[in-house]
Amino acid sequence: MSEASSPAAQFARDGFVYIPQLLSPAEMDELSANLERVVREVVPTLSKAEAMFEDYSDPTSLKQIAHLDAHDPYFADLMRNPRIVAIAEELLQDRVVAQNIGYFRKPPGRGKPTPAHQDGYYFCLLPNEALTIWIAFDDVDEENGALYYVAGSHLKGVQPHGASHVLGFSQGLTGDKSSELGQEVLCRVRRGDCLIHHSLTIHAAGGNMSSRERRAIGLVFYASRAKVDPELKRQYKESLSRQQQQLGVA
Ligand SMILES: O=C(O)CCC(=O)C(=O)O
Repeated sequence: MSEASSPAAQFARDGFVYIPQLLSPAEMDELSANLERVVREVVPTLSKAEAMFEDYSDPTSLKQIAHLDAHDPYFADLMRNPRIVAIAEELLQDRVVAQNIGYFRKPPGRGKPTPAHQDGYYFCLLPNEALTIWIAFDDVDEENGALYYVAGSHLKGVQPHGASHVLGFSQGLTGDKSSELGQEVLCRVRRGDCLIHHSLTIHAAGGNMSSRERRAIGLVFYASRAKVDPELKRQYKESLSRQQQQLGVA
């Protein structure tokens, strides 16, 4: 592979990179079995803010789990997987600090879109150097909630965000500046593929009105050189807790 097309070069240029079949079918089967176990056994013990539903009266409408790694040792171990950590270190050109794993599901027929955002707005880092490794459990395309990235937007800094009032994604980009900041790229993936995005890369996802599943996990790593800015974090948390109260999940 030439330097220009190496994953690190693509990540530096576009702010995201696609790695097909990061996990083998056997690894995905193991991951799926553990996810199903967590959904069955752990989710019922979690708070409304930790396990989020499109409709809290319907257990089949699970849409998100925050901090999977904090709730289950299998997922805590996954964050230490040497192959995954090595990829994160290569792309961020630094040692990394594992943060958390989120589960992102768009239930068939009713999964809502993900608002355009930069993860870095939530992370509040200086410098804002982190990434998310997003691993698909299902084939995903524009009908069941594919991710879109704005290529190159990670080079333009943190953009203004405001309260989105979307459960699980409290902050969204204000205004429609995405076209000024780079070209939007739709990323279709297969089960076992992964997409890795920089913390400043603008991304969004469609809803899922199809009859197919759309499940993914996102593993977040911060570069060692990135430090949380306490004042930015305080403002973010205030907005989050105001919205959680309005949405009745506090
Ligand atoms: O899966 C999604 O819809 C959104 C995921 C996301 O925003 C992320 O992993 O940073």
